[in-house]
Amino acid sequence: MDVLVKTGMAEALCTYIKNDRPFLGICLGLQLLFESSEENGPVNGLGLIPGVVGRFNSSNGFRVPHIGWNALQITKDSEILDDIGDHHVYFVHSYRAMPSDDNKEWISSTCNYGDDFIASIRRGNVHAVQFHPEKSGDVGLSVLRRFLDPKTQGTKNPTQGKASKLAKRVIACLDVRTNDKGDLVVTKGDQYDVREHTKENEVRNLGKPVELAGQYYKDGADEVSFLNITGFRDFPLGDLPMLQVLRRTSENVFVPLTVGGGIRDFTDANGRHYTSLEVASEYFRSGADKISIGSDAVHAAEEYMKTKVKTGKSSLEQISKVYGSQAVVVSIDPRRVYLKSPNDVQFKTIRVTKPGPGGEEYAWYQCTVNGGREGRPIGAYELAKVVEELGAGEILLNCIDCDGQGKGFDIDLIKLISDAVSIPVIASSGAGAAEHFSEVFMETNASAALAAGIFHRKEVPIQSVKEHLLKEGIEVRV
Ligand code: 1PR
Repeated sequence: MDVLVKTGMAEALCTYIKNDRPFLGICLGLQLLFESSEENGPVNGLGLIPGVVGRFNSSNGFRVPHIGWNALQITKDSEILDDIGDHHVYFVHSYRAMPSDDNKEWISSTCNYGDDFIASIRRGNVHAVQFHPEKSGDVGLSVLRRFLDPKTQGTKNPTQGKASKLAKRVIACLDVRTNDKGDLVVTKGDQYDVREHTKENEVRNLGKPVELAGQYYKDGADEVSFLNITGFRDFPLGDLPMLQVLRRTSENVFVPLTVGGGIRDFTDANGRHYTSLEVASEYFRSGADKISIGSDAVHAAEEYMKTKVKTGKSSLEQISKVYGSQAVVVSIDPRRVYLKSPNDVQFKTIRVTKPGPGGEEYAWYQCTVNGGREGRPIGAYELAKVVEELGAGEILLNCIDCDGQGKGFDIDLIKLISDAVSIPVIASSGAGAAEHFSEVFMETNASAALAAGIFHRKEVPIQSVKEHLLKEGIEVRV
């Protein structure tokens, strides 16, 4: 709004919209039409639609941000939504506008997440949607197509989906690094060891990042994550191929893309200083929807636990202030440490379901940095709680012990963390069969499950995972 007001665009937009010229607002583009928003505010909006944009209420058990694929209740003919029917569309936001008597004639659909909020508006040629059509796969592209070419014949007979609420997400993850020949490849570790156990000891090569991401999109992945796993030692902006991968992937992949690895402040060999915000901005400009911070979030959390002062200077705080917490994921790389007694460490411990090798009945989950190479004096539980406070919008919860083992997710760990925070948690590491996905969704409060190896090795297609989840009564996007 500051920029729109300063440049005179606010007034121009109001005139444009009042004259019923073709307009499509997306996400914040819908929120700007209302009178004001509580986000970083109150801030005045364009004031065209009565109502105040407020934050979701997380006290009723709903996780905020609202991230993922949800259903719409279409309340009036909007034409651009004609192909959606009962399919899910992708939302990612912490603030929303509520329906009221004063704005009801604008509303074309609502969505339920705790309460019914406004999912889209329409008046004449003016449209706006809270969800992201550009990230909602084929149904989303049809929204854009219908807006751009209103003459497109409507089917009026939308294909029937089964969307009724927020779906559990299935995410494909691509660990990316440069191999010894200098090519950027998708690799995959066993407990984070990505080298073949041969004489040559080469980096395991499971394919090309752009092609694989495109394939997973077609196969029905709800999201694709790229982790630049050597980003902690190389400077990511020096890693132009990674930016190129994002640019090329986002030309053909219309679901959310997350990128992680190496997001931190950095001074290059010429003494030029780059803030983590600049690094993240470059990733966003290249096509990322969310960035994921690993090592730097651990350092920030340790510092905060020591000083209890929020400096606003950590990557996490800076990026979430500018881009919103829904754009910032913290990736946790914990290792299970068995204990004889829960009092053996100062960190949160749990009673494990399966005792350790020496019959230990307890464990804590020690955070690591630099791709699992260095253990730190902070547990996954403490880290998760602190990063939520510092502005993280989602947690990607790995587990070094389970990574690449195919024996299932670490249910003890995922339960511990997903019960401790009110932001969404992505369960990661260890998927080896479709049943592992239903297990994690039934036994924990994870919002999404991520896998790498089984998809790369074509052992279980994404579609079979989804069919299995549907059979088990778990709602997913189809
Ligand atoms: O610390 O901010 O530079 O971020 C580095 C990022 O790279 C972190 O997100 C960290 O998890 C990741 N990373 C670093 N080293 C490795 C490695 O494997 N040597 N990959 C690595 C971690 C873990 C998962 C994996 C799942 C699922 N990858 O995301 O995809 O465990 O695998 P599976 O289904 O095959 O079991 P920073």
